[in-house]
Amino acid sequence: MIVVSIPFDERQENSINFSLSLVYMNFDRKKYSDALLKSLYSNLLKPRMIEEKMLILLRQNKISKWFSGIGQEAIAVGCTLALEEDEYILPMHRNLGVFTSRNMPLSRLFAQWQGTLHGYTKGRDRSFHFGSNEHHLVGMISHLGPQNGVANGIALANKLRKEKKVTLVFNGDGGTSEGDFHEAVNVAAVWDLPVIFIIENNGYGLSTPNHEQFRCKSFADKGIGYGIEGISINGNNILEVYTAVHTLASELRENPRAVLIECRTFRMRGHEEASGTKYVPQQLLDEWAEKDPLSSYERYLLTEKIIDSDFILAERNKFKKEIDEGLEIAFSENHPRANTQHELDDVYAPFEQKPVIPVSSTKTEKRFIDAIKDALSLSMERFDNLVLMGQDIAEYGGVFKITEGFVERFGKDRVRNTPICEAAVLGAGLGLSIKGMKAMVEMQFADFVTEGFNQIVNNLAKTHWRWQQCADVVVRMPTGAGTAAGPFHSQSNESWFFHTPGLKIVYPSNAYDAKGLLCAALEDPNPYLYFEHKVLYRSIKEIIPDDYYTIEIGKANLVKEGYDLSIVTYGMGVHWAVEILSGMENISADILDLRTLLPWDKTAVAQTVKKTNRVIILHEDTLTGGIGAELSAWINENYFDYLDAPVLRVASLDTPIPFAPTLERNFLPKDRLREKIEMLLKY
Ligand SMILES: Cc1ncc(C[n+]2csc(CCOP(=O)(O)OP(=O)(O)O)c2C)c(N)n1
Repeated sequence: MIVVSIPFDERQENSINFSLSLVYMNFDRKKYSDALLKSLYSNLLKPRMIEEKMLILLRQNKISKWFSGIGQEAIAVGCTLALEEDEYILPMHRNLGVFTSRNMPLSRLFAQWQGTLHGYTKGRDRSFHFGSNEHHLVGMISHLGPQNGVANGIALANKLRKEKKVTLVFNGDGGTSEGDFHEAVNVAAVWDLPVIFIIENNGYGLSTPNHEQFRCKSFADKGIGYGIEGISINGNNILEVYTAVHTLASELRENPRAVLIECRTFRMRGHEEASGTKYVPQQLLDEWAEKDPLSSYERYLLTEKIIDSDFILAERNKFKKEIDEGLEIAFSENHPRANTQHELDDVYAPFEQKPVIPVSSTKTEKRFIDAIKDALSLSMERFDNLVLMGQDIAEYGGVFKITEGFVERFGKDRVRNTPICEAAVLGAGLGLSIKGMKAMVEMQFADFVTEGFNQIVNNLAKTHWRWQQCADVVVRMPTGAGTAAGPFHSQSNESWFFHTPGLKIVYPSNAYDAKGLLCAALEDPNPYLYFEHKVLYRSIKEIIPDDYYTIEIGKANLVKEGYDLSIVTYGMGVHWAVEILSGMENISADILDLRTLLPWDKTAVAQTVKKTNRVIILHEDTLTGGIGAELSAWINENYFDYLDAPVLRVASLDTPIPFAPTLERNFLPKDRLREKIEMLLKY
C-alpha cells in the first residue's frame, strides 16, 4: 500500500500549510494489470466529463444547483472500484464518481437531477439524495453525518449473516464535526463492524477552513481515539486510494473491524457553483491544479505507454455520446404530473395488516410491563431477522428489566447493548432494514430521543417516500410523568413526532393492547414510535392471551360507553378518565382510547362526536400543539354541525415537567378534568 508519510508537524496547521506539505505524486502500479489501470482511468474520466458538461448546462440555466467534485474524483472512483459490486457504499454530495463507477444509467442519473419521473425519487428529492439497492448505494440526506450510522447497520447485517462484505461510507472533513460521525465511528469500533470510514479532507467546509473546524493534525490520529486503525493517504492519487481500500477491504472481510481513511485532496470549485471561491487563496488553487487526479494519472499512463492518445480520444468520444444520449432522454421529460393520492400513498411502505388472533385460549395475568416483554419475546421467536438494540438491554435487561433473560435465549448478536448514543443506533436500524432485517431500538427514556431526533424525523420517516426503501424500525419510548423524575425523565413527547409524515405512533393504555400493538408494530415494515407509560408498567395487570396476537393499527377502542359526552384520550389519560368519571354519578360518557395516534381512527372519533355531541380531548402531553389541537381542529372542520359545545382540551401545563410531586401533580391534567367535564355539560 502506498501511504504518503508526512510527519505530523508538517501536516496542516491550516489549509495553506497542508497543501504545501503534500509530496508530489508517485504512482505505484503494484502488479496491477494494464486492463485494471485503464479501467481506473476511464472511470476517472467519466465523472470529469459529466461535470464539465454540467458546468456548461448550469451557465445555460438548464440545471439548478451543482456540487462539484472536480479534483476529488480519485477518491470516489478508487474506493468504488476497490470494492465488490454488491458491497454497499454511502456517498456524499461530491461523489459522482461512485455513481458512475457503479454504472448507473446516465439517463436516470440526469433525470434524478432534473427532478423527473425517470429518476430515482419520482421527482421528490434532488441531486444525489437517493439510494438504489440494485447498485448497493445509499445516497445522503442533506444532513451531514447520519449516513455513518446507516452504514453501521448495513455492516452489522453483513456481519450477523457472515456475508464477508464491507461497507464504505464517505464524509467531508467538515461533516466529521457532527456528533453523528463520532457516535457511528465509536459504535463501529466497539462492535467490530466491517466499515471503512472515508474522510475527504478537501480543506474547507463550505467557506470555513480546516483550522476553524478541527484541531487534529491528521484524521488518521482520530482512529487512535476510537481504538481503530486510521491512515492518511493522498486522495488525488487513484492508485494509492485503490490500493489502500482494496487492501483494507480484503482484510476486513476476513477480520471484521472498522477503519478510518483520510484522503487528502482539495476542493477546486466553490461549495456549490453559485457560491464561488473568493475566500480560497489563488496560490492554493494553482498548486492543487498541478496535482489534478485525472491529468496526473493520465500523464503517468502515457509515460508508461499503458494508454496512448488514441485510447484517450476513443474514451472521450464514447463518454460524450453516452452523456449526450442520457441528457437527451432526461431533458425530454417534464416534471411529474402531481397526483396527490400517489404522493400520499408512498409515505408508508405498502403493508396490509392481517390481525393475528391467539391460536390457543390459554391466558395468564400479566402486568403492563410483562405484556411488553411478552410481545418482544414472541416477536423475536417469530422473526429471526429481528435485532434488539439499546443501552443496557443485554445482560442487565434494560433499566426497566423488559429484556431480562433475552441474551440467554436469543444471544448477544440479536440483543445488543449499545454505547450511549441514540443517533447512530437509530441509523443502524435503518441500515439493518436496507438489508432486509428488522430492528427494535429502546430509548432508555423517551426524553433521550432528542439525541436521535434527526434519524427519526428525517431518515426513518422520509426514506420510503424518497426512494421506496422501508425503515423497519420500532423505537420503544418509556414515557410519562407521575414518578417525580423531573423535566428530563418524564416527558410524553408524542406530538414531536405526530407532525412528521412517514412515522406511525402507538400508545397503549393496558396490557392487552401493549402486547398486541407492539407485535403489530414489529410486523409492519414502517417506522414506529411505541410509547409505553412507565407508571403503568407495574401498576396495572390483566388476564391476557399467552399466544402471539396483534391489534389492528389505526383502530381506537371504546373503553366505556355513555351518552352525555365523549372523552377522547390515550395512554394514562384513559385511566384518569375512568377514575374521574367513576366519581361523577349521573354522568355517562364515551371514553375512546385512540391506541394508535398516527394514523388515528377518524371513523371512531366521528362516531362518538355524532353520538354525544360534546367532546373533551385529554392527554398527558402539554397543551399547545398537542394531539388534542389536531383532533379538535378536525372535529370542528368536519363535524361542527353535530357539536352542542366547543371541543375542549385538557392537557398538561405549557411548562417543563417539575420534579416535586406537588408541582408535578399540578402540571398534569388529571385534576382539571372534572372541572372541564362540568363546564362542557353546562355549556
Ligand atoms: C447537519 C448539517 N449542517 C449544515 C449543513 C450545510 N452544509 C452542507 S455541505 C456543508 C459543508 C460540508 O463540508 P465538508 O463536510 O467538509 O464537505 P465538502 O462540502 O467540503 O465536501 C455544510 C455546512 C448540512 N448539510 N447539514
